[in-house]
Amino acid sequence: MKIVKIHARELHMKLIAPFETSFGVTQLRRILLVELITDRATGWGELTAAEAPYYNSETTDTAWLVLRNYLAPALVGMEFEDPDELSEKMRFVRGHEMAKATLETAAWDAAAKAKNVSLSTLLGGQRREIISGVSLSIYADTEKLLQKIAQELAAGYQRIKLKIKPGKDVEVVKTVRAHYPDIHLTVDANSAYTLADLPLLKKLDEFNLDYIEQPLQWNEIYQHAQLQKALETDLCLDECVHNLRDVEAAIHLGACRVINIKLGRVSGHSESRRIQAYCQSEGIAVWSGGMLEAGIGRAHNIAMSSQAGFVYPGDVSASARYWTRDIVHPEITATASGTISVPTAPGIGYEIDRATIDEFTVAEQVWEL
Ligand code: OSB
Ligand code: MG
Repeated sequence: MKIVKIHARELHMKLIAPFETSFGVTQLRRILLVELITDRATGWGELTAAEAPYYNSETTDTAWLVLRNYLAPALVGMEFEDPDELSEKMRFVRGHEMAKATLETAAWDAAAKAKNVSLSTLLGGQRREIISGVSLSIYADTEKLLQKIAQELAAGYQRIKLKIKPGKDVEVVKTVRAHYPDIHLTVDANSAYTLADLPLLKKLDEFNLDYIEQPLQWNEIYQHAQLQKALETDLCLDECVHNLRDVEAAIHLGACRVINIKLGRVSGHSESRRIQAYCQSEGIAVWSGGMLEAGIGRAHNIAMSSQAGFVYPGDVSASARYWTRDIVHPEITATASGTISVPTAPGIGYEIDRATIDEFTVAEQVWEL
């Protein structure tokens, strides 16, 4: 198939509630969508970078720049048989995994639609439903956090992830664990600590957490290996894993026992597939992280998580937890047992709501042959 046109749009979408992590608060999302038009079918991708470079170094603006100056011009006119070819074609740009993934995932959607199969099927996914957990904002008031947890557990979600930061860590976890002795509970520090915090991090061993996510620096694997040796609780890496080589290094160094795969952070479906296959062969659990995505990004995460290696509940949950109105039909919903069914319609399997997309669009650019 041949890429004849690429249409990028920036949407502004307001989260129903502010989301606080150790690096800051997000409420207004600037979401870049790519519609990749081939001579056989059209696919959609969604940028997962944030508005500011506080989680990793990419942002909505850096993605626009890289897309406009380098990636879109290189891809328009490209012929491909297999969407695995896209990442090779974009290798000349160093880094910028999230910008690349926007195009790469759109190509996978288009390829699945051209073959008239679901994206899950094209990726080799076997699950008919994925296991869903939730990631909760830091709350100033722990009582409010407890109410939120009660609500999410009542809705059926299978795991609660607490965001932590210095001053909002051990005591909060202790309180939540005391209320819920048996739930699957995890914490995510988003790189807020250093090895000097070892005594504090060791206290978390008391709370039977499934894992501690990315406690140390965003670009550091070796120190996580030192930390993992000193802790009983499993570590899970998020920020510092960009490709299969990072995963191999992390596992061989003993830096973690669990991997969070984010489609954007690892540059798309091709690399995420390789990572899940490798982790499965090494007996390392993986799960799908989230980046506060709208429906297209969420749909890609669902297809990705239908692969066998995704054995832990992911952060992918219902649209209504984030948006008053999503950009796909039907919006993503979870079952009362905390699962999401994997769609069987072609491609990402959700209908694109073009009217809503148009309404939220603030900027656009088209490249064509
Ligand atoms: O580290 O997993 C993270 C949100 C924004 C940036 C980083 C992270 C997160 C989340 C929320 O934890 C996941 C979601 O609900 O989409
Ligand atoms: Mg994380």
